[in-house]
Amino acid sequence: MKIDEVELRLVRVPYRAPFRTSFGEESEKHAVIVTVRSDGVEGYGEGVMDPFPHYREECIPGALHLLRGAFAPELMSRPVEHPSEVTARWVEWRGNPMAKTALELAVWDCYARQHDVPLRSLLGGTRTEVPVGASLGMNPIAQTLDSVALHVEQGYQRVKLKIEPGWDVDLLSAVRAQFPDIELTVDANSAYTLEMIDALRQIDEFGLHYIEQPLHWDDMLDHATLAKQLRTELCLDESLTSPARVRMALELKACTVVNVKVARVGGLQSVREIHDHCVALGVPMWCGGMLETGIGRAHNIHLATMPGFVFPGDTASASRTYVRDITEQQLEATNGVMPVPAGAGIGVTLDRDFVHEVTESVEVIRR
Ligand code: OSB
Ligand code: MG
Repeated sequence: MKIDEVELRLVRVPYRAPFRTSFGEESEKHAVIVTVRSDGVEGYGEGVMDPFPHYREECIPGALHLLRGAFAPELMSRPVEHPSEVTARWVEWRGNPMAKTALELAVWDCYARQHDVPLRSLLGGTRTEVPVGASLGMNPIAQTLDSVALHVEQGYQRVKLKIEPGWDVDLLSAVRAQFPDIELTVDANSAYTLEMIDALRQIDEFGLHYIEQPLHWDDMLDHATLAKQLRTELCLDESLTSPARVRMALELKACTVVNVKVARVGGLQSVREIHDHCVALGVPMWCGGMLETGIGRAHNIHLATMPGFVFPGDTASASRTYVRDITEQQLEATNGVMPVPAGAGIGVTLDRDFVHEVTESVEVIRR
């Protein structure tokens, strides 16, 4: 396929309610929606970097600069045989997995649409629906209890609570008192250090399935040390930025559960490598989320159909996050199960009117 055009569109979509984690509070999504056009067929990808680097190092202005000046021109300079080869073209530009992924995802979607197959079938995904849990932002305890009750009632297969130092033991005591048996996890988004071992040992007592990224966002060694001191399994999120980093984490025993976010690891081809490695080692994976719009959410659903994604992911109903999403299809889970959008590619299309309403800037790069 020959890519003729790349469109970079920055949208701002309000959240239903502010989402608070240990690294801050956000009340709207800033997303880079990437469209590639090839022989009259469009494909879509989503950039999940934030305006400022709070989750990892990438940020929107840097991503737009690289997409515009490096990745898009290189992509259009010669034909693409298969989307699996796309990210290898950009190795001369180091890092920046989220920016690369936004464009790579659009190529995968476009390729699948041109071949009239669902994206999941290009990835070897067999399921037609994926198990999902819900990630709850930090809110007062009474509100959190109501929210847990609601999500359990709705059939979500796992509840994840955001925690930080000082906002952990009381919260977990209250939730466990009312829900002793639910599948429960916590996500600290890097807010603890090894010196806080007393608090971490207390968190260890709540029968959690795993603790997600308790320590520094780029760490491996301290997580390996912590893993030896706790019974609860560790799951890494922020620290896993490539297939090599996943191999390193597993080798060091820094985690025993892997959260896969396509943008953090540098694209779908990287996800496939990580998937096969984890399956070979018997390491369970699940698909993380970044509060994506319908474009990124649809990509997550397709990749989570791969057989190694055995634990419920974060790709819950879009209506939990948005009053109105930017896709025509509403991505909604029933009984903790998210159906894979039907049709070619990722199976969703843009709600053009709403996209125009929420567009902050748009530019088109031509071959
Ligand atoms: O750490 O998993 C995370 C959202 C934004 C940034 C980081 C994370 C999250 C979530 C929400 O936990 C997952 C979702 O509902 O998409
Ligand atoms: Mg996380």
